[in-house]
Amino acid sequence: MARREETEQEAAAPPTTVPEATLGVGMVGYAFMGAAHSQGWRTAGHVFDLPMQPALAAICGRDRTAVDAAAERHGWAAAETDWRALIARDDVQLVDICTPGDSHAEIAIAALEAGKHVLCEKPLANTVAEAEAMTEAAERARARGQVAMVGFNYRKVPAIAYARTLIADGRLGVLRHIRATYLQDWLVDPESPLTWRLKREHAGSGALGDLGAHIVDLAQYLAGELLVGVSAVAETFVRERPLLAGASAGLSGTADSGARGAVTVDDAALFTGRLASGALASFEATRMAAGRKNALRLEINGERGSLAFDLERLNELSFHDHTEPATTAGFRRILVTEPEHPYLEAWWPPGHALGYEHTFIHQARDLVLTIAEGADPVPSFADGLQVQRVLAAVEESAEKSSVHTPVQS
Ligand code: SOE
Repeated sequence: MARREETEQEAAAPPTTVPEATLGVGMVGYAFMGAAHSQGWRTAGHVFDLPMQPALAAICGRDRTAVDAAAERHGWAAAETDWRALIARDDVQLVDICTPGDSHAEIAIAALEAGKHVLCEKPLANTVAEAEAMTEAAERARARGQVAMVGFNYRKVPAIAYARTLIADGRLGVLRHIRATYLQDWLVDPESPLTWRLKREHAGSGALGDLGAHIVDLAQYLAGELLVGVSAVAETFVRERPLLAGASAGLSGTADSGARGAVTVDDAALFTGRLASGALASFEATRMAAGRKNALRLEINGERGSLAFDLERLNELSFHDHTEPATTAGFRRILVTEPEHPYLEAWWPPGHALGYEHTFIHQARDLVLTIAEGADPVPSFADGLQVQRVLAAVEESAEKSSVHTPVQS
């Protein structure tokens, strides 16, 4: 679609292209991520020229009243209370999994075996074994023409996608350092309740899997190479929290009568890593950084220059070209809103900023195009598995690091 700068008459004219086909989407889960993915599916076909129009066929959740309300709110045509029934529907060709990690493997494998394409939220699974089984199912399905993608949505921020282009074009030269932090503060309050995200059996890990998975993926995506080793520390600062009145909940919930339960995941994980080329990386993932709401920051230093990104200013990229004369060189701000920048050809005129929800619209766009073109998905389940292996290595290293090298007094 042309950039949004038509006259009112042009804008009112009937569309010149008629979508050739629809892609029926069935989504499992309707909390925060379900709402974000709904936004993506609803909007992608209205903004980008797509060979298939996503159709919001059915949404699924266990609570009938709540799932009906979610269907109404987010624009889904039908609601199911059993994910198996959702997968079995003829009007569903793609299953989008937005549930806690403990159900990713079962739903994804069943959907792939039923011939459906799959989008699965990150982290891909709770364990490496589950992620391996999912990746094997995805590879079998790929041979049948199906696609399985993992939801590392921050790759779809235009500034991050553009940073990848600059790095791939050699503008930073040989990479030396990556600094990646993802800081939130919703667990600073010790009275914040014990949601599923704080239980290992549901979430797999804590800040590590929830936030660390994003920055590990981004570091590897931007560098174009993989981590080969890590060294980590992790901590659970608040080990007991109020039990929730209801059995399951999202980030928030109502605390019950004073009873408390054990937190079985990390509140924070800090680690260093070495990339295949020898570049060094450092990572911080925490839900305990007071005042930091969703602060994902990246800095990449190479021998020819540096790039920096801050999710709180997601339309911008800072670039220092170290080949320029030292007298005038310095970090400069690139406003990533030009039509030539990734994804921007279909959005607003330069300077009219995008936000968080656009990452899900771009994710839906990429997935539809991948399916239509018969291309390999990016990021794939294999990419999700590789991140899972890094997370497992971080956990193993953090366990060993309980024996620290003592500091002499
Ligand atoms: C909660 O910590 C959360 O919603 C993550 O689960 C998302 O992946 C991240 O994008 C925002 O924060």
